[in-house]
Amino acid sequence: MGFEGIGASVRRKEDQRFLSGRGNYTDDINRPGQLYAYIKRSDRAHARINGIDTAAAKAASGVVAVFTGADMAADELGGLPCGWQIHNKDGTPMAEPPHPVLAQGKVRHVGDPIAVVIAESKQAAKDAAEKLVIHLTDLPASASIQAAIAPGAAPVHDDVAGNICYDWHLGDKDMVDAAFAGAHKVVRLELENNRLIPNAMEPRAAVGDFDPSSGDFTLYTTSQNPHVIRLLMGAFVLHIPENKLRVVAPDVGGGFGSKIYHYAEEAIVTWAAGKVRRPVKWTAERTESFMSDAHGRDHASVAEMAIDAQGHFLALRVHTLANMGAYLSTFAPCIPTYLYATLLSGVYKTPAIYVEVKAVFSNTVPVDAYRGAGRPEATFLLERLVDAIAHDTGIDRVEIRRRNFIPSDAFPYQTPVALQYDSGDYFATLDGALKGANWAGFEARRAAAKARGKLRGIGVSTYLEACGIAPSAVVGSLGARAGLYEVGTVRVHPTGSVTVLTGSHSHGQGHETTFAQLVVDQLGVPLSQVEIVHGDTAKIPFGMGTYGSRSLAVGGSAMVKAMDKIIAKGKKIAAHLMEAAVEDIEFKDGKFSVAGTDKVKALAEISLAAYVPHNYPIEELEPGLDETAFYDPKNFTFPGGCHVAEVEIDPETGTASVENFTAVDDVGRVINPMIVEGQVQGGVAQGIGQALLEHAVYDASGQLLSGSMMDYTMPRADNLPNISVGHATTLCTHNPLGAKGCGEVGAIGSPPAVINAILDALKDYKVRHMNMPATPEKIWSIIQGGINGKA
Ligand code: MCN
Repeated sequence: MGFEGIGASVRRKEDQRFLSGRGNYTDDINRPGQLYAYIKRSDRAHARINGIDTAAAKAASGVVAVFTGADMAADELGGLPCGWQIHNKDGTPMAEPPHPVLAQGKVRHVGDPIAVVIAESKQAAKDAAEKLVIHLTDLPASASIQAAIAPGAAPVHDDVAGNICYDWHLGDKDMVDAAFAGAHKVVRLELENNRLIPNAMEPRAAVGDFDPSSGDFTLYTTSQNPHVIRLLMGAFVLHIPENKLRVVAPDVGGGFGSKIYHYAEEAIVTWAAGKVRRPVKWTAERTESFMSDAHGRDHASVAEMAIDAQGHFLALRVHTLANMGAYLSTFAPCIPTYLYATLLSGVYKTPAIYVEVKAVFSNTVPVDAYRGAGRPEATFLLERLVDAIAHDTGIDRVEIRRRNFIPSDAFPYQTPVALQYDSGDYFATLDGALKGANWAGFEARRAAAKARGKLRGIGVSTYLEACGIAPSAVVGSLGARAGLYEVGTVRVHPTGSVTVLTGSHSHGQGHETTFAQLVVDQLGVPLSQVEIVHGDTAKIPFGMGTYGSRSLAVGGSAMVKAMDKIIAKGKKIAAHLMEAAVEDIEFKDGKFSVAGTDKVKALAEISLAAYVPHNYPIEELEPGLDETAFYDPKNFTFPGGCHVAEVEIDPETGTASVENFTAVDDVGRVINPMIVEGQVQGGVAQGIGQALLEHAVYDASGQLLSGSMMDYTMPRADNLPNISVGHATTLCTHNPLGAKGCGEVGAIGSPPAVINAILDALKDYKVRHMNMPATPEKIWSIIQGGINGKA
C-alpha cells in the first residue's frame, strides 16, 4: 500500500464496478410489478390544445392508465418550481409563468410533455401513445432570441410582455459612461454563445414507487442532488411531506449540469405510481433527451471595452440577451446573471464594468446550467474581446493580457462586479502555459505547416472562475431560494473502519476516491477501510448536491469539520484511557499519544472503547464515534488559469483540427492529481466540442433541426489532441483544504483559446471575429472570400 492521502494519484475506487459492468444505474432498478411510462410530447413548437381523446389509447393492449394535464390539475398538483428569483432593474420581480408538469392549454416547445401512457411494457406504452388523439391549433412560434424580441413577436406566455423574463443590470453605469467618454479608443465586438445540448452518456431515467401499506413514495432518479429534488417535488409539486418521500440517485452516468434540475418526468412517475399503486419506470430515448434535457448557453451579446493609449482597460460595457427557452428551468435565471455578469472582470483589473442582461422566453427547450454555466459565456466574451483589442491596436495579445492582469500581490481583490477573489497568480499560469505550449517556437511550426499547404494558428485564453458555490446568505440575498452549504457525517465503526455520508453527489467526478483520500489524510485510516455513501435521502443528511464545482471545496470541507469533531472526541476518550489531560493528547497518523511519553492508542482502540464503553468517561461523553458537520463557505473559490490551443486548418476543406492543447490551471491544493487531470481533460473536450462542432439549431418554426446524434456533432476521440495539464497553485484562503474547484475549468478556458487560434491561422484573411462552432463551412467561406478579395 503506497501513499494514499492528499496529493496521491490513487486510481478510482469506483472504476472497478463501472468498468466491469456492475454499476447500478436508475435503468438497472426494477421493482416488483413495475409498469412503464411513455411520454407523449409535442411535435409543435407552439400550439393551443383543444382537446385530448385518450379513449383508444386507454383501450389498447397492456395499457393500465393514461394521464393528461387535466388529471394533474384535478389532483391540484403544483407546477415545476424555479429555484432562483431575479429582480428587474426597477426592483420588480422577474416574470415567472407557470410551468405545468403535463401541458395545460398550450404546448410551448417541441418536446413539451402532453400526456403519459402507463403500460405493462415499454413497447405497449409507446404503441398506445400513437392512439392518443390530440387536437391542436398551431400558433406562431418565437424560436430564437431575435424572433422573440422582434416587434410583434408571438408571446410564449400571454402575460409576459415582449417575452422578457427579466431586464437586469449590474455595475456602475455612470462610472462606465464617464470612462467611455474620456477613452483613447473603444473596441466593440458582437458575439453569440452557441446553444448546446448536454449529452451525458446515461440518458435521464426515473422510477416511481409507492408502498400502499405505509403511504411511502420512493423516486429513483438520475439526479445530481436528490435532496433538492425531494424538496422541490415534495413541497411544490406533489405535496408529499419529506418523511413520506425518499429520493435515490444511484450511479449516474454523467450530468454536466443537466441533471441538477427537477424535471417533469420525476413528478410524473412518482405521482403515477401512487395513482396506479404500482411502480412506474421511465427511461428517456436519446431523441427525447435532445428535446427534454435542459439546453445550455445561447447568448447574444455586444461587448465594448474603453482603453487608454497603452491598451489599459478603462471600462467594460456589456449588453447580453440570454435565451431561457419556453419555461424557467430550476436554476435558469441565475446563470446569465450571477454566474455570468459577476465574472466579467475575469483576470483583469478593469476599474469599471456595467452589464445589462435581458432574459428572453422563446419556444425552445428550457435553457439552464451546462458545464461552466455562465462562466464559459463570460470568458468567451472577454477573451475574444481582448484578442480584438490586440487586433485593433497592434499590441501583442500576450502583452495586452499581462498589462491588464490583476497583480499577484493585489489579493484579496475586489472586482467592480461584486466578487472578491481570495487568491490567484495569473502571471504564473500564463507563463506556465506559454512555456508548456512552446509559444516562443510557434512561428517555426506555422512555417512548417505552410510548407505542407496548411494554415496553423495559436491562441491563448486566460480565465477566472467562481465556483464552490456558495455562501448561503450571499446567494439568498441574490435570489436563491435554497441554502448552499454542504453536510458530511463521518462514522468511525467499532473496529476503526469509516463510512462517510455526504450530501455531495458523484456522477463521474470520483468522489468515492478523493473523499476517501481526505479520510486517509486526516484520520490515518487506509483507503480500503473507507466507504463514501451518497445519493440517498434515506441515508444521508440533508445536503445540496453537486454542481458549480462545489463538492470538494464545500462537501469536502464539511467532512474535514466532521473529522475535526471525531478527533476532538477521540482525544477525550484517549485522555481517559491513558489517564492524561486532554490538552496533552496529540493525534497523528491515526494514533492518539500522550505528548512527551510513549503512551499511544490507535484510532481503532478509541473507537472500540466508544462503542463498548466499559471503561469510558460516561458522565462527560456520549458513547459512539459518529459526527456530522455542516459547512457553509465564507466565499466562492476562484480557480484561474491559462489555456493555449494550437490548430491547423486544411484550406481545401476548411476543417480545423486542434493539434496541441496546454492547460495550466490553479485549482488550489490538489487532492488527486490524476482525477484533476481527467476533470480538466474532460472539460477541455467539451470546450473543443463547443468551439468546433456543437450547435443546437432551431428552424424559424421551432423545430429542432439538430435533434439527434446524426445532426448534433459531439466531439469524438479523433477530434481531440493530447491535452497537457499543468498547475500553478495558490491556495484558497478560506476553506480548510485550501482547495478550489476543478470540474468546470476545462470547459471555461478552452473555447476562446480554440477560436483565437483559428483566427490566428486565418490572419491573412482579414477576419476579426467568428462565432462558434467554427465549422468547416464557415472557415472555408472565409478562405474563399479572402481568396476572392471579399473578406
Ligand atoms: N479535486 C481534487 N483537487 C482539487 C479539486 C477537485 O482532487 N483541487 C477532485 C474532487 O475531489 C472531485 C473532482 O476533482 O473528485 C471534481 O471536484 P470539484 O471541482 O469539486 O467538482 P464537483 O465534484 O463538484 O463536480 C461538479 C463538476 C461540474 S459543475 C460539472 S458540470 C461536471 C464536472 O464536475 N460534470 C461532470 N465533472 C464531471 N465529470 C464527469 N465525469 N461527469 C460529469 O457529469
